[in-house]
Amino acid sequence: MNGRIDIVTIFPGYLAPLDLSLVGKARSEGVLDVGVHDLRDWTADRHRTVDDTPFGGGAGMVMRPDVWGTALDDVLLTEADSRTLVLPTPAGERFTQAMAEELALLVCAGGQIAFACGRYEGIDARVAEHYANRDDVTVREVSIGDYVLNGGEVAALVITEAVARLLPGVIGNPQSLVEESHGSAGLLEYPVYTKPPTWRDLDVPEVLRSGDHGRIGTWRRARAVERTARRRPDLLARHAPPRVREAKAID
Ligand code: 6GU
Repeated sequence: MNGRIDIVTIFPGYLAPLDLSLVGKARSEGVLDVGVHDLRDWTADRHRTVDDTPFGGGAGMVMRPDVWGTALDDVLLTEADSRTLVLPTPAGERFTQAMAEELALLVCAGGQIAFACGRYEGIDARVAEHYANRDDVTVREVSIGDYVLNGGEVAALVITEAVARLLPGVIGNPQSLVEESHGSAGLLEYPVYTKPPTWRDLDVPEVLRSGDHGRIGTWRRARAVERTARRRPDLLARHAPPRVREAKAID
């Protein structure tokens, strides 16, 4: 039922972590297919050239559309139930948990996600334009945050992990995903503790050892709200129920 994820890059070795941990296990168990492809396999010249100087001048090199086109025409599967081409770029729309959920739905409905990882100053803009014009491909230019990386590989890793863990059968205990729906309540997670109850003079909060699940729930929600207000006030402003905002306004 699950579709697949393909990653095209000039540094396949960068994607080695996909052999490890939950994603590696999902791949070896056949829950998720991930293909990593070397863009240079689609070059035709002796030097396996993938880039050239930018029209209009300026620093650095730009990746050639002809090489990307032959690679992506091969990698994008006509037999998949849908095809989404993700172009990681700091100039893209921001990657979020909501987008991870959308992409996971596509994959578990038999769709394909293909990542085109650019390096240097990026990929010739006609590649995004060409595939966006095709009615069997959806193109998304995606950024994982407001900072600059050397290429799209790490972003493809981030997005692949965030998507894969949402697929049925990838995470052993699906309850860990349910707990996270606190995330969809727009709050950061509350702090967590384990044994020993005292470590370097620091005690686990008494309430967590009380066995009173009502009090524990109340305490955790309060800590989550407090943490979110301090660290990510932008999240509280967006997601707090109206009553909270009115109460603040009256104060
Ligand atoms: Cl997707 N690519 C690169 N090169 N830098 C980034 C990024 C992506 N997202 C944030 N910075």
